[in-house]
Amino acid sequence: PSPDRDAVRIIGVPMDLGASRRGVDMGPSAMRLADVADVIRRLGLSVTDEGNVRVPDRSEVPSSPLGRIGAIALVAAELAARTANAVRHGTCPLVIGGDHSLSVGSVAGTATVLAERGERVGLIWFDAHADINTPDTTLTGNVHGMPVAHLLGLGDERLSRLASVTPAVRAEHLVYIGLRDLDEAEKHTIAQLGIRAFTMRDIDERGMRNVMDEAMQVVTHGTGGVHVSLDADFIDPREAPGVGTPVRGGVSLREAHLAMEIINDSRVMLAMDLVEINPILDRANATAELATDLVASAFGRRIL
Ligand code: 6HN
Ligand code: MN
Ligand code: MN
Ligand code: MN
Repeated sequence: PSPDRDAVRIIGVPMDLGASRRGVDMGPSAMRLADVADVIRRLGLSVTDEGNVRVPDRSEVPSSPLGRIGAIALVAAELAARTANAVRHGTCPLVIGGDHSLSVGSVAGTATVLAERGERVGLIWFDAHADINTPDTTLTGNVHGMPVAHLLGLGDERLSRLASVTPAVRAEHLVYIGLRDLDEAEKHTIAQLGIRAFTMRDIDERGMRNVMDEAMQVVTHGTGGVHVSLDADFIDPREAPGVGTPVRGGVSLREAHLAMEIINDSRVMLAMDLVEINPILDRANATAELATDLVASAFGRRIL
């Protein structure tokens, strides 16, 4: 598949309803301050900033984490429609978050358009976490720890039925890269479903190039294109401190760039999420600036 990636549509999702720690709702502002639209434009792409999806204030929704599923599902449905619209028009949505629960919507949107073409979506999940809890297995109640389970058709139907196909993503079309902090139930689910998961150990032992080559094979085999979901906590917190849930021992700046460069080389990316940036925990705006640089690599920036 060779999507037309000359045009990018930025969609902001200033939501932190899926997290317990506040602050990732400011991620879209931080990315705009880092000039993400202009940075992509300078690569020769045409960029439209569609503004933000409307997100209710915390004061308007239930205070328990699981009680917020209804509100998150409404935001995700709106995001799914906007993501699908962009993909359908041959443009690449760049969804900037916001907590990772938003990806139940963005990935559902990409999956819906591919289903219209009789195809399935491949999904690369760059994250320290597997985000594969359900309301039954979660230890925290936080919905940002659950989007992958719902994309696979598990969990609460308000979140698992946002695409025109269920599941939105098949387990064999998903890969994880960067894992280093999983709950016991999550390890069990990954093993049971046979999901291809590249942990930090795999990256340390085999190198990012080999990991990415194998990952790209998994997500392109039998799919019509790839959705890339990047949680900023994939990167080591020494370089990216401004994230919702930092975990030591993440990938270096160079490894993250190489992964994005390989994605660009493959020409299969249909949509991208950049989530979990928390300006409150950041050093100045370093994490959003780093994330903007990674986005540039994913959209074709070259050193030479
Ligand atoms: N994220 N496994 C933990 C939980 O609450 O279920 C952490 C989730 C982190 C979510 O980083 O997007
Ligand atoms: Mn995540
Ligand atoms: Mn994470
Ligand atoms: Mn195809």
